[in-house]
Order: sequence, then C-alpha cells, then structure tokens
Amino acid sequence: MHPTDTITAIGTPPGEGGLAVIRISGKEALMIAGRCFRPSRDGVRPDAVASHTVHHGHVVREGEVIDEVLLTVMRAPRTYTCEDTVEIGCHGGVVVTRRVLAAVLAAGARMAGPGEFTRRAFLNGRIDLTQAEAVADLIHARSELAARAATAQLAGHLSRRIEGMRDDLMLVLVHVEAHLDFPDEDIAPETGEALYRRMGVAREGLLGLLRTAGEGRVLRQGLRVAIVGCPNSGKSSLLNRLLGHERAIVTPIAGTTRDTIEESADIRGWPVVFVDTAGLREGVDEVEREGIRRSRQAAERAEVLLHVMDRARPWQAGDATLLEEFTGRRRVLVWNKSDLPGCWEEITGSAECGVQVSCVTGSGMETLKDRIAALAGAGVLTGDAAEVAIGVRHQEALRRAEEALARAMAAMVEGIPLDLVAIEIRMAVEAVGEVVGRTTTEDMLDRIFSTFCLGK
Ligand SMILES: Nc1nc2c(ncn2[C@@H]2O[C@H](COP(=O)(O)OP(=O)(O)OP(=O)(O)O)[C@@H](O)[C@H]2O)c(=O)[nH]1
Ligand SMILES: [Mg+2]
Repeated sequence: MHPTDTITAIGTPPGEGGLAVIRISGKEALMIAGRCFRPSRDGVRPDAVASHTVHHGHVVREGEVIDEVLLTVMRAPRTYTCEDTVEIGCHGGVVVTRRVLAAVLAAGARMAGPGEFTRRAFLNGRIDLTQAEAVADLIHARSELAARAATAQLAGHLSRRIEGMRDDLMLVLVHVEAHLDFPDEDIAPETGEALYRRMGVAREGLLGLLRTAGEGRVLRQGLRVAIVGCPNSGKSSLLNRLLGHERAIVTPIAGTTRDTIEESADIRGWPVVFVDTAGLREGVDEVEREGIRRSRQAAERAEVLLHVMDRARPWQAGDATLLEEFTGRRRVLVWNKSDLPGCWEEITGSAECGVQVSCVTGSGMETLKDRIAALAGAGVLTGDAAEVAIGVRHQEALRRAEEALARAMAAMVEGIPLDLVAIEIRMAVEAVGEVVGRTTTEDMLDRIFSTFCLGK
C-alpha cells in the first residue's frame, strides 16, 4: 500500500513560461537531487542541508550543464506528500524543462503517474479522499465559486461533516451490536426509541448532503446553457455579450451560424458552458439542415435554454411552434432587440416572465445573468461557498448509505431481528466511510487519480 520508490514529474503546465518546477518525492529524493545538482557554494549537499531551504546551483548530466536552478529541499513529514521532497525551479522552456526532468530520471527517480504525488499525500494520511479530490477540483475550477468550493473541501469541510456522521452511526451500531450479545434480552423500548431518533438525525444529515449534489455537479462540470431561437434573432450576439468578447460571427443574414459554438464563462461565480446554435427553421440547404440537427441535439443536452426572440420583427407562426417545442424545459425567454420599437408584446398568460435585452446597448444583461445564476444553484449554496457541495462519487456512496439507513429504520419499526438491523447500519457506516477513503480499493484510487494532471 505504501510506496517506497522515488517519483518525479514536471509540476508546471507544458509550454513556455518564466519558470518551471520539477518535483521529486520519496525516500531517495535528496540523494537523487544530489546526483544531478552542482551547488554554487561548495559543500552544499541536498541530503545535508536543513529542511525547507533554497539553494542556488546548476543541474548537470554527465558533466554537461543543463540549466541554472534553485533547489528547494523539504524533508518529511512537512511536505505535500509527507515524504522527502525536492523541487527544482528551472527556466520555463519546453526543451530545458524536459532535459532537467531527464537528468533527474537518469539520477534514479521514476516518472510519476497522473496524480501520484496527491495519491501519496492520501496514502500517507496527510489528506483524506475528499481533500485529494478537491485538489483536482481546484485545478480544474472554471469559476470563482467553483474555486472557493474546492478550497473549502480541501480545508476539510466535507470531511468533517462526513466524519461526524460516521461517528454518530458507529455509536448506534455499537449499541445495537451490544444487544446482539444478549439475544434473550429485548432492547428496552426507550433505548430503541433513542437509537431510532439518532438514526433519523443521521439520515437527515445524509439527505441534506445529497441535496447539494446538483450544485456540486454544476460547480465541477459547469451549467450547460444552449442559446436557441429563430435565425437572426440575435443568438450569436447574445453569446458574444455574455462572454464579453466577439466569439461568434454576427451578420444581418439569417442562417449565419452553422456549427454549434461552445464557450465557458463565469456567471456570478458559477461556471457556465454556453452553446450558440444555428437558427431553427426549415433548412435551406444541406449544410444548414445539418446545423439545425446539431442545434436540436445541443438543446437536448443542455440543462437550461436561453430562447432568444426578436421583438422588432412581426410575430410569425414559427415563433409559436418553437415556444411549444421547448415547453417544459428549464428556459429563459430572452426578448431581444429592446433598443428597437417592439412589434409585439410579450406572450401574456404564460407564467414564464421573459427578460428584455438589447445585445446592441447591453441593457437587460445583468438581469439575464441573475436569472442564469439562479438556475445554476438551487439555493443550497449561498454566495460564500464555504459550504459543502458533493461530487458524483460522494453522491453515489451517500445514497447507498441513506438507503441502508432507511431500511434499518424500517426494520426497527417492523420489529425485524436486530442482527439484520445491524447489517444495514454497518453498510451505511461503510458507505459513508468510502467518501473520505476509509475503505478504498486500488481500482477506486486508480479511477480517482487518473483524472489528475501529471505532476500533481
Ligand atoms: N438593433 C439590434 N440589433 C441586434 C440586436 N441583437 C442582434 N442584432 C442584429 O441582428 C442580426 C442578427 O444577429 P445574430 O447575432 O447574427 O443572430 P443569430 O440569431 O445568431 O442568427 P443566425 O446565426 O443566423 O441564426 C445582426 O445584424 C445583429 O447586429 C439587438 O439587440 N438590437
Ligand atoms: Mg448566429
């Protein structure tokens, strides 16, 4: 379980930059660094210097100087992985970085797999599984709220909730199992009731966490919002406005957009993936028909639709058909071109109130962004995301825990033998424990860490 070899990888993104960092972690890290580092001051040896110190020198390989570097030496256990760690800060060129890495590999380190440094931090007990996952969430965060939620998870907010819940369930389990040792004695009614109440509280806690799954998913994957409507209604103009730059081509010609265009944006802190689509009408030519097929596909895949309508031209039969096509979907009706005289009033009698906007003047955009943000969150997370929003893996395990607990509670009510109740409670304890990684399998860890970047 506990790895003993020494791993290395480039910790910074590939490409050109001012600096790059090559990490080395493991028992031999200081020795390996010593083999490829020539200090500027005589006598500085990575395995002899004090912990958490920085040293100037050169990386050399077979006598050849590869780069001028700063070497940071950090001894276990106060490091990211809890192991001896060396970080080499070198120049940020693609080739020079690779050559420094090659020198470290030649000195005896092994190339790290994706997420292997974080995996070691987990295996060495510095962080639990939800915190390890938060590292990946933080790196991939595409909005401010997403980054803040990941930081809170990394700080252990979710871990503490989970551990607290697990402790409560353990207590119940211990009580129930104690009674199993005396099969002739019935559990006293008041004890039974107290246990049942405790289980109810734990179950409420589980349900509360499960309610954050929707927001957790949006924070991690972004809310998919398709911009749909008739040709020329201003869909591409709206995309550009929401992004704040001219991403899509806008012309007065109906049928300008053919292919779907996807772009991410940060809307009131929420990560949102906007998809601009071809205007929906009877396709004129083959290319446009294919575009329209893709529009409908994008609309289907989206969680929210922005249905754009041009109020400055007379109402047409097609408008009603489209409104009809998307009823029942989570959508915002966007009445565009409010800077021009309107030809028709908003559809009245509909409970949906639209948002009046102008892509030319920008009026109404703030209201529209508020509406999109409101659709992103179900209101579980507040503005400051020091809260918890669970991910898909957590959701799956917690749901299993909740179901087992519900069965245990039902069994108690029905007077089913206590050993069966205990089995269900044990299942719940184990499922909750999986979230923080108390019970893991190699497979499960492989799956989690394979989504990490190299060098993390
Ligand atoms: N006056 C005014 N014109 C607008 C507004 N929004 C878009 N337009 C104009 O409407 C025309 C069509 O805009 P687009 O954004 O290309 O429309 P679209 O819905 O993407 O059109 P297709 O890609 O063909 O389906 C362009 O000439 C825009 O300048 C607006 O709010 N006010
Ligand atoms: Mg367009």
